[in-house]
Amino acid sequence: MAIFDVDNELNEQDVPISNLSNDNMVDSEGSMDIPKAEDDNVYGLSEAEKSDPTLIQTVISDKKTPIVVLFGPPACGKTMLMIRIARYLKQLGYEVKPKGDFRPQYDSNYESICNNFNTLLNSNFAAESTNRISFMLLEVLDEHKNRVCQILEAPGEHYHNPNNLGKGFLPYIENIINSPNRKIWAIMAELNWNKNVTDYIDRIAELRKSIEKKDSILFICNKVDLTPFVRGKCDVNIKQLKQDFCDEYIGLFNMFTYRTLFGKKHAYKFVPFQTGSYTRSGSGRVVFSQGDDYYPKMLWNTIRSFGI
Ligand SMILES: Nc1nc2c(ncn2[C@@H]2O[C@H](COP(=O)(O)OP(=O)(O)OP(=O)(O)O)[C@@H](O)[C@H]2O)c(=O)[nH]1
Ligand SMILES: [Mg+2]
Repeated sequence: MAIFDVDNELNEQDVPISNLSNDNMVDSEGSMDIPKAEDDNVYGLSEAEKSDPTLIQTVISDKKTPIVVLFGPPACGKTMLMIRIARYLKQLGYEVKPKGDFRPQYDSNYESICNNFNTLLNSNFAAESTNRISFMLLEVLDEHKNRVCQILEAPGEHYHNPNNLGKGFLPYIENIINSPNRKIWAIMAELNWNKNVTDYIDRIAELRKSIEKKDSILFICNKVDLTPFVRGKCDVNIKQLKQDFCDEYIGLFNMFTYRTLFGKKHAYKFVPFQTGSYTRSGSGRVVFSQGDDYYPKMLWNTIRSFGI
C-alpha cells in the first residue's frame, strides 16, 4: 500500500434543508429518468436480473487504468459527489462518461443510464437514491482522449447495508476487487452520523482484507457544511475535523496505519467535501446548488497525488 503522511491539512418559498435522507428525497420530476428495477419499462434484463443485481454481468475491459471506488453507506452523498467532481472535471477540459461496455448490450437499463448521463449531470435537482440495478462505471478522459481513471458509482446498500449485515460483496464489486487495476478506495463517511458507526467500521475492516499494497485509501468526510469546522468560504479546519472524525470512527485510521523502524506510517489521506446546498422549493422539489470548486479541486488533486 502506498504510504502517505497523515497531516494534509430562491425563491422566497424555498426552505433550506441541511440534510435530506433518501427517504424524504423524492423528486422524480427533475431527476434523471432511469427506469427502476421494479419498473415495467426496464427491457432487456431478465425478470431475475431486475430484482437480483447479483445476476447482472459486468466486464472491466480496461484492466490497466486505475479505478476510483466511491465506497460508502446509503445517502452519504456518493452520487452527488460524482456529479460534483464530474462537473468540475468538465470545466477543466476532461470528458466524463459511463463506460458503455461495463454491462451487456442487451441491458437496456444500463443503456438508458448511459444515454441520460448528461441530464443527470446538468440537473439542478438532487439525484434520487441510486437504484439497486443502476450502478455504473465511468471513465475520465483528458483532452487527448487518454483515459485517466475510472470511477465506480453504485448504491450504498451494495457496500454497507445496515439492515443486512455480514453479507459478502455483490459479484460486480468482487469483479472490481479482483480486477488487476489499481484501486483508489474513496471511503466516504460523515461526521456526527446518526447511524451505527461500529457496523460501518466492521464493513471497512472486511473490505481491507481485499485491499492490495498497490491500492490507495482516501477518506472523504462529506457534508462538511453540517459540521462546525467550516470557518468561512474555502476555509475548513481540517486538523480539528480529522480529530473529531478519528474520535467518532474509533480505530478506523489505525486500520491503515503501520509501524515501521522509523515510526508510524499513515497509508491514507483525508479530505473534507461538500457537494453543495440542498433546498426544498415551494413545490416540494429538492433543488441542488453546487458548492465551491474548493472541494472538488482538493479531492481531484488528492486523487492525482496517488500517482494517477
Ligand atoms: N448538507 C449536505 N447534504 C448533502 C451533501 N451531499 C449530499 N447531501 C445530502 O445527501 C443526500 C443523498 O445524496 P446522494 O448523493 O444521493 O447519496 P448516495 O450516497 O448516492 O445514496 P445512495 O445512492 O442511496 O447510496 C442528498 O440528496 C442531500 O440531501 C453535502 O455536501 N452537504
Ligand atoms: Mg447514489
